[in-house]
Amino acid sequence: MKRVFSGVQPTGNIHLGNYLGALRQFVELQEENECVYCIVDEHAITVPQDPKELKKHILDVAALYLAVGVDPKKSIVFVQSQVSGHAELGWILNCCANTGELFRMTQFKAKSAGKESVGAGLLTYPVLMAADILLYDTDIVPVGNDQKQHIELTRDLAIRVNSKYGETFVVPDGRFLKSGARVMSLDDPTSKMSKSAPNEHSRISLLDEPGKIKKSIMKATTDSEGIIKFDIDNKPGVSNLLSIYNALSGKSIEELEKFYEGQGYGNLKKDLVEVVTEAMAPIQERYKDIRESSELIDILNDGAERANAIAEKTMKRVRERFGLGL
Ligand code: ATP
Ligand code: LTN
Repeated sequence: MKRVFSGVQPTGNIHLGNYLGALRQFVELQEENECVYCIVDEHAITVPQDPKELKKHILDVAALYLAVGVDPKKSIVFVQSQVSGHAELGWILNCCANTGELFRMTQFKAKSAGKESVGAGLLTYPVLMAADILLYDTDIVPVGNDQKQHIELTRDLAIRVNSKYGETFVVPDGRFLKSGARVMSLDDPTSKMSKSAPNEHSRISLLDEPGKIKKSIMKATTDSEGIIKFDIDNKPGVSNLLSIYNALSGKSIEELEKFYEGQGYGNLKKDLVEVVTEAMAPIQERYKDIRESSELIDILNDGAERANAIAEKTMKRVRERFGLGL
């Protein structure tokens, strides 16, 4: 059995990008692997958070994990800050990473662009992510395409430590989905759909009501050509709508292009509203029950205990290799 690890930040409502790029794979993978799924609250505080909101979002994301089908009987589901090994290994790996390679990360560049000063945590964010992954001897990391560079850094750090201190870490592989791996923003299809973008119609959150879904899709930016064709470079808006349609309905892009030949964008959007609304309905129903149930906290506490047992084993090995402690 292979070990799978992934994490989502509790920074807002999970959107279609998170779902298609990551969460949907989490569910598939748990059938044949030993999966560890984390709510990475320590990553969330790399940018300012309101403590009350953060606490609420941790439980929101946990409930959504379960609502999309992550099964706590099959997988470990837990909150990062409940397992101290993440912060500890994060520090140790900080001492193995070079500032140059961290300054080169595109996510850091994007999040720090135009700001006079940003928190050091934003720079070392990918090192904490590497710690998350290496702590569990992870083989596979299912993530969206936007995380490719971070996975590469994780692999580099693992190889670097292994060659300097002897076999310590399993070198993990990323698992990126082709279709839906990068869902773009609805109002600006050249940037990725994001939880933190100011325009709430730029994304579809898994908990959006049908009215909001309709408004966001009908307002989505397309182009003035009026031809329904998949062409990311020249028609990023239409291509994004087709990708989402394809990922949720299973209909191939070619099939969709053929079906909508000669039709305007209005029809495509109207049908997509239906496809998205129908896909979200069962998730929203399950979410309501889980979020209100007292079982959620028990599941997370149990998950933390199981995660900690694995993490502690790795930390013993790491402290030993580095010569830390007595
Ligand atoms: P933000 O959008 O606020 O920067 P985020 O949604 O990118 O946050 P996470 O919550 O940590 O950040 O992402 C969780 C998972 O969702 C990751 O695997 C990430 O790769 C994936 N993901 C995020 N945005 C997209 C997207 N637009 N398309 C596909 N996958 C995505
Ligand atoms: N950086 C990731 C979230 C994340 C993660 C991880 C994903 C933090 N630690 C470990 C996979 C494995 C993101 O999606 N923004």
